[in-house]
Amino acid sequence: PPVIHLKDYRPPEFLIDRAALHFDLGLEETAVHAELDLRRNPAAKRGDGDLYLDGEHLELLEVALDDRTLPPAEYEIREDALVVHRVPDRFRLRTRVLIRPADNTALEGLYVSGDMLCTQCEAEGFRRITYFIDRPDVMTRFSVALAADAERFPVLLANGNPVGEETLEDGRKVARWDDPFPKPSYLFAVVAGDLAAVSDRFTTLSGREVPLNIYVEPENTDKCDHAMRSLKAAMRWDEERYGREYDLDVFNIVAVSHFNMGAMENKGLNVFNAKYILARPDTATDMDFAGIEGVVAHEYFHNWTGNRITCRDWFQLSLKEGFTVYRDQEFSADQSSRGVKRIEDVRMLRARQFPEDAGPMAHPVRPDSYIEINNFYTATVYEKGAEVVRMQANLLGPERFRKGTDLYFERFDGQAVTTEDFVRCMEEAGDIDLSQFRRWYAQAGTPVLECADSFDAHTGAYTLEIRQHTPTTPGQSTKLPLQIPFAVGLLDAAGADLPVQLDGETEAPAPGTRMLALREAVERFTFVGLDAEPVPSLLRGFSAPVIVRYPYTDAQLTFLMAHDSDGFNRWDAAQSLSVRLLLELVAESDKPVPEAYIEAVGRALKQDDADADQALLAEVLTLPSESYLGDQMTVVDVDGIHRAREQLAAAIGEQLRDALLGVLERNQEPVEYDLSPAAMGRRALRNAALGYLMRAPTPDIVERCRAQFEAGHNMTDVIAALRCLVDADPEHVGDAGEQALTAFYQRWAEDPLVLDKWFGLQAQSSRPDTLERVEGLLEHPKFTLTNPNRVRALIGAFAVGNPLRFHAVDGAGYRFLADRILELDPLNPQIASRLLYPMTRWRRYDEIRQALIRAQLERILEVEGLSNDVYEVVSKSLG
Ligand code: DPP
Ligand code: ZN
Repeated sequence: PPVIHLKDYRPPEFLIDRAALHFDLGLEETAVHAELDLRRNPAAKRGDGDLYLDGEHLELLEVALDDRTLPPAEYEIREDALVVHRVPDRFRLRTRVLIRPADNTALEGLYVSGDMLCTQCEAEGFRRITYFIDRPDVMTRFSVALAADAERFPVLLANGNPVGEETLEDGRKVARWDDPFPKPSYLFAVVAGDLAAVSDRFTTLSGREVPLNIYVEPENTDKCDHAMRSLKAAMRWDEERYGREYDLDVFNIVAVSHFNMGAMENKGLNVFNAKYILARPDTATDMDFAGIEGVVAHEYFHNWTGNRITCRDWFQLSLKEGFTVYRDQEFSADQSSRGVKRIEDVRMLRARQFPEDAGPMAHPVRPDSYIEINNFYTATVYEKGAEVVRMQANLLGPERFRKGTDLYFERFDGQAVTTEDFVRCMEEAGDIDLSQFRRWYAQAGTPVLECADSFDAHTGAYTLEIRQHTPTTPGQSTKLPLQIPFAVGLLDAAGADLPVQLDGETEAPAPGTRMLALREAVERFTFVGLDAEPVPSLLRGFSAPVIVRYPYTDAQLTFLMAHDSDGFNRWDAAQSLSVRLLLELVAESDKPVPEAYIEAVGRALKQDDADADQALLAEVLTLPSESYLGDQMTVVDVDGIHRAREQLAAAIGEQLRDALLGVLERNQEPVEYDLSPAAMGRRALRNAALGYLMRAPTPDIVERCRAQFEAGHNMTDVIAALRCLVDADPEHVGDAGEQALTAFYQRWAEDPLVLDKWFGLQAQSSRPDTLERVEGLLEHPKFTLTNPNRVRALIGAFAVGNPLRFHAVDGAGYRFLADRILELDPLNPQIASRLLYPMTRWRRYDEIRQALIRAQLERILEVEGLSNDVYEVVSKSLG
């Protein structure tokens, strides 16, 4: 397959000013009639005189140019295009095509979910709906007419504003929609179905009343409150923080059961994976609620960052995604605890983006090339992209950053632009030079900062030396130094912040954090006015997406964990301490858990008092995951890591039993369910404590756990208890795990999103027979390869969420995954390709596992007719 390069970008030869589409909708067969007003693009070079329209899986019935039906000699149908020969400079093209939604298992273009019809066009799905110039720099004014059987499809939705509805004599209904804002085809959407609406209204800053509707299958109308609340909060927040108002007469959301990604920001008609809309306290965990709030906001925010201003080409994807993730992260931080949100975001960045940046698929935030763009909706483009925007926001400060975004919105409204255009606005409004900073967009790999220090007791000068280097990544062997905002604090012996005064400065600043600007490969900073050697607190608030290395002693980490004024670094010190100890336990299997560590955890538990931030405390108490520990090793020791982590958890559970029981007592669930940050924090902390206690369970604790499960007060508590019961040794819990699983199934068999949890929990169990069980579940009547959520719940959860069993040294896990990928690829290449991720990391394992994984990758590569999606990831992984 061809490789697409950024350097080959050319403006489109033709533009489409207007598109009028008429759909005759049916599940089996849909006819699409398109009327396109085309003209030659004055900004583009003239080509061979032919018009090239993208199109895939379309059956062409008719093509007419300026009302003249074209004879076959005047056009050519290719597998992926319609070529119309010798077209004039300005003309109207009409096409009529047939598509088959019910056969569309790839879930790109128009497809069927349950009884409804819906679309997904980003990135290149519109070409499966009609012939078009399917690229984001062609912005078109769309109007749409939808005709369908009025009984089966009473709700007919498209982008923009509704402009009329009529019922025809034959029992069909026609709905017309008009979108006044020109948009690229990837933002196009239609939905048809027998849906129920949950409705509300929002009054914009300038006083316009906008109806808001969330459309769901009728049985789900009682699960939309949280999504609606989140939407209204997001609309208000975007007005207050960015001055951005909503711009259409109506805003519609539809929840869909079959969806490849999280959600899609189609203009005025956001289509969501049901997982990010539907929630009730008894069906959704606190994490689910937070996910809904974040994704609803994310898609809404795209209306300005993505839709009004879009991407020139797909290499610029982070222009909209990085910025919009930054915006949704800040929104969520404002809704709850800023510190905890930052920890969660960084944990996710380290868990997903850092490994990606260190592996065979590493690519810059603005990639240089791709085979399949769907493979580049990555943690790098999204989460690292958000960090790159965050750094600019911090460099400018809130006021100048707001000026920069105002300038960006004003200058580029209605256009398709580049990350360079964004940075230039920040530069102009911030009056700073970002020329070196731009490298963050172009250079892949996670920078490593090696820090060393020295203290001169005579002069009171403390010197910090920082060496930055970025490891090589595929296709990028030389790396340049980056501009890195590096936030530093210095602590005195009592744990208080010292003034961070640079040598040469006449006046000491107030005690606190100082932002240093790193630019060179090696930088040295000397701080003066110190009575004694300070303890450095480095990269406070995670001021840049880098890895810091500094030779802290255990005592210093314990000290920072207790005293650092920066909440993020208190957590990070705890993490570092746990990682260090766990790696020691991996290396030395009979090493006992040091008392000092248990004492430090005990001290943290004592902070659980009336004013404590329980959510933060729960984060501090969460041990690093097995995968993250693996990332810290030269060669991942799959079994050693699991053993060490269980050993440490059991030691905490045993030795701090009373303190943990105290946490359970103090943080009991009130009768009235409450979704406030404080209540979520209490649940998180209590369930973290329960998890430790259940590592060394006595009958009374097992009983508590079972009671929590059976009380069924809310899904957060139910799942936490169920997980403990399923993972516990049957020697301690008997068949309580099995019984609970059965009860859970009986209660929730008909709720697909809850049932996903049931599949996922079993797939993630550390029990030795898990793979057999997962294979058995493939045959379960409720399992299907055609629902991405179900596939992720069972197969994805096993491959990504269960390193111990997936990486079993007999290679059965690898064979299992490769088999599933080969089954899925012909059905849904995007999902098949995503499942490859754990195998791309094969170089991180011992020789036996390396050979086993490689053999599976090679087996996949030999198969005829692989999708571009799977081919690209497998070939790059082996390459
Ligand atoms: N643009 C969607 C999102 O990230 C995914 N394609 O919101
Ligand atoms: Zn997005």
